Amino acid sequence: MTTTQPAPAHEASAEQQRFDELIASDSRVEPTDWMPDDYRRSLIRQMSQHAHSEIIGMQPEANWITRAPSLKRKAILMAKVQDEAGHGLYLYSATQTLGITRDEMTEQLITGRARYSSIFNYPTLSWADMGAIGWLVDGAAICNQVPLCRASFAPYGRAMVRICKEESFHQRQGFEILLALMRGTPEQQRMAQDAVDRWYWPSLMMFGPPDDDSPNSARSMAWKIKRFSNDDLRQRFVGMLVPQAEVLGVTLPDPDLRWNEERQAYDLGAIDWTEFHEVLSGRGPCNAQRLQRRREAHEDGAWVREAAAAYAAKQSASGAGSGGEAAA
Ligand code: BYC
Repeated sequence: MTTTQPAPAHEASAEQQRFDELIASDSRVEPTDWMPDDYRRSLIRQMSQHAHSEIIGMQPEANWITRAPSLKRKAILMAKVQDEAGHGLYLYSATQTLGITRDEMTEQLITGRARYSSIFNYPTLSWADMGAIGWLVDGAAICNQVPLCRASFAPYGRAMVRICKEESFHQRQGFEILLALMRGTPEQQRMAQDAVDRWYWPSLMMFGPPDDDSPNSARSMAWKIKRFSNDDLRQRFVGMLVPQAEVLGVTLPDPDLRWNEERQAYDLGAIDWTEFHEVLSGRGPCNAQRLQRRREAHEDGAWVREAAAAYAAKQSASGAGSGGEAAA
């Protein structure tokens, strides 16, 4: 029997079929492969937001570099903040392979049109916040990002492998800061608990809205960019935190946190999604300050960009950029 029905658009495209096969067989999509426009757009959205988060994420910790309690702590914190800069740069480079320029992404960030992680709009009030950020924020980042090492877009997955290795070191240094404080004086213990109280709920919000309010999840999971839903990862994170909190001797500030034997998972208290949406709308405690600082840094760096561009132009004029030896 023959059919007079026109083939659906996606069946008509050999490129789309090849893309679908790549995704179905868990292979990787390279920048030179054909990909649907929506897939490209969604990756640019997520990866650029991720890059911006790493760059803005340097600010709350940089706030404590000059006040770290010892030379060793200062050196470690500086190295960590430099790592975040590196993560931002890998991610911007990986995003550029999708056809957006670094300048366009920067412009989106400094004009306030781009998102970055909600977590970096909270202030760092004490040294213990460096511990809480490492333990909770980097801990949440690892939970969320280890599955991204298998993201279907190859440059994203490759960038995430290195980033996750560094994040797991960051998480341990945060845990160790809190452990040192919890083994210290009652005042140091109070400082550590206060930091955990302030960072716990925002760290749960890092995983994004609940699954039934997550417009991007279904498609992103079908494309194998995301491998697990926001709620599944949040649940996994809390499961990881509970035994670690016991070792530290800190209390997680959720009176409704309970093991559910039937689900073999923790039941959580209600997350304040109004606060989350306020922060996303730009009304968090530090949104304005973070963007202002980023804008100033961009302006202050103009001379470096100009000098680098002038140097590159000189190099290419002298032929050194095309494989020739640099002039002595
Ligand atoms: N903050 O449909 P949904 C780090 C937005 S860096 C702000 O669930 P999706 C670190 C979301 O973008 C941590 N916005 O989205 C750095 C979407 O808006 P648009 C950054 C959020 O993409 C330095 C809307 O809400 N990590 O760890 O399926 C020092 C609806 O959400 C947030 C990453 O970026 C949020 N928390 O899932 C230390 C990881 N949550 O775009 C540590 C990569 C949601 O439609 N990203 N939104 O306007 C992801 O895994 C996913 O993008 C998310 C959201 C899980 C974040």
